Order: sequence, then structure tokens, then C-alpha cells
Amino acid sequence: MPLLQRFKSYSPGRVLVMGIVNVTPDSFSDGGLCVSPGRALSHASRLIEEGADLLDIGGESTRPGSIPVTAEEELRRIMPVVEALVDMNVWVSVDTSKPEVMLAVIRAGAVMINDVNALRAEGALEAVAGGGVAACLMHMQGEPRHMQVQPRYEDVVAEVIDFLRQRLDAARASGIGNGQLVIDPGFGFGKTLDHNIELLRHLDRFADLDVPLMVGLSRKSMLGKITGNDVDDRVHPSIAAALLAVLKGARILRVHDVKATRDALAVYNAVANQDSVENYPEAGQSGS
Ligand code: HH2
Repeated sequence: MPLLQRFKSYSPGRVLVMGIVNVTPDSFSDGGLCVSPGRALSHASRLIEEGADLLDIGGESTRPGSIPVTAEEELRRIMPVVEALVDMNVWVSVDTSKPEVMLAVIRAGAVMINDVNALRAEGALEAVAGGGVAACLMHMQGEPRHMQVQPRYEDVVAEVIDFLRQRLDAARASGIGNGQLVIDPGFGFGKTLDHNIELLRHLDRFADLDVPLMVGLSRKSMLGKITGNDVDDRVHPSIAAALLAVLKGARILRVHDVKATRDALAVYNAVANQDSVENYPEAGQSGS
């Protein structure tokens, strides 16, 4: 069954919220928050209570300039968290580009591999196809260590779409079902502020690829550049960007701030999907 329809909460107009759990010391906005499995699990539980549909567990930062870690270190960080969340029946996605890590987390029960490298590592396509899980294919120019050094495009939207089309073809050719595929333009991954804004402005063009669109705009530096806000003060611009993305076709939002995103989506759904008024938490109350 296609990925999105496997969610209990699925309905055609519904947007899914993916909560971010970075089990890393150096992620750009929450590095160090979840360094131990215990802290990662209590953060994960909070995101589930706040309404996350699935969680994305990461053991290696991909922020600009970040230093790669070994597969062993990545697994040491994430495996206890992945296993505990699977035991709790949480839908787990794992943010990794390494086939060894993919194989281990798929064995442990992860339902999705979120790869900022779009399954380009040797053995990655086979790992996902063999595991029968979903995959998010993301666009990145260069690699994290140097990707923000003069990114260049003739036409950023066309080039990102073209790259994703090729990766979708490769994924399908390796046996990954079309219903298991998700794409992501990769905001901030080898892109200037102008490139990011251009992508967000034309996000509706990604509908041509005919698979669900995920976006990761949460707390990103492009929002800091636009507002002047530090990384710990980017909830409001993150919500604005997320809603703009939804209006242009995004179906999965990868976010740090689940409660704020859910609240914004409740307002969006009331208008766009004509949610029944009886479903609102305070429907019986009068007032402003
Ligand atoms: N952004 C980050 C990491 N993974 N995956 C997808 N599909 N899309 C994204 O935009 C994306 C991603 C970077 O954010 P974060 O995980 O918060 O930081 P870090 O890479 O420093 O751990």
C-alpha cells in the first residue's frame, strides 16, 4: 500500500507532520538536545504527544560544514532510539545516507529512509528496495562540508526537478514501488537564499513528478536571513514557510516544532478541507 495511505490519520487532503529527533552533538538547531537515548526518547514522546505522524531519527548532522561520522558511530547513536520507538508502535523514518545504517534500521522496523543524498551511495537503492520501505529522495548540490561554497545553477527549479526525476527513475528501476517514494527539493542544501526562495515560490511545479512532496524548512538559515532571527527564534517564520509550502502542494512537513505546526495546520484544514466544526476542541464555546 502507498506510504501515505498506511497512516491511520490519512485522508486525501491531510498534511503529515514529521517530527525531527537529532541524536547528534552538532545539529544546527537542536544539536546536543538528545545526545543520550533517554533524552532522545523523552523528546520523541513529546513530539508524538504534540501530534507528529512520524518521527525522523538522525545520527549524523548534515548542516553546512558538518564532519561525517562512521556508520558504527551513527548506529551507536540511533539504534537504541529506533528500537524503542518501533516497540512503542511509532512510525520511524531514519535520516541517513549509508547503506549499512539503512539495512540495520530496516531490520529494526523503520518504515522510511530519508536520504539527503537521494540513495546515490553504492548499495543504497538495493537496501531500500530489498527492505520494502519508503524512501525520501532529497536534492543536494555538492556534499555538506562544502555545499554552501558558491552553489551555482542556471535554473534552480528546473535543475532540481530534473535531478529528482532521474533519482525517481533509478529508484523505480531498482524495484522500489512508486507508492513508497517521496521527494524533497532540499532547502539549504547547496543553495543560496535566492535559490531557496525561488524553489519555494515555484514549489507547485514539483507536482509534475507525481509523488508526495516533503519539505524541510524548519528553523533553517534562510529564515534567519529573511527575519534576522537567531536559530532559537525561528518558530514563527518556520510556520509561515511551512504553510506557504502546503499551499503549493507539500504533503509532509519535516519540523522541529510539532505543536506550532499542528496548530497552523488546524487553521489551514478548517479553511481548505472544510473540517467539520464539531471536531474543533472548543467548538461549543463562544467568544473571540
Ligand atoms: N534537512 C536537514 C536534515 N535532513 N531531510 C530532508 N528530507 N529534508 C531536509 O530539508 C532536511 C533533511 C537539516 O536539518 P536538521 O536535521 O535539523 O539539522 P542537521 O542536519 O544539522 O542535523
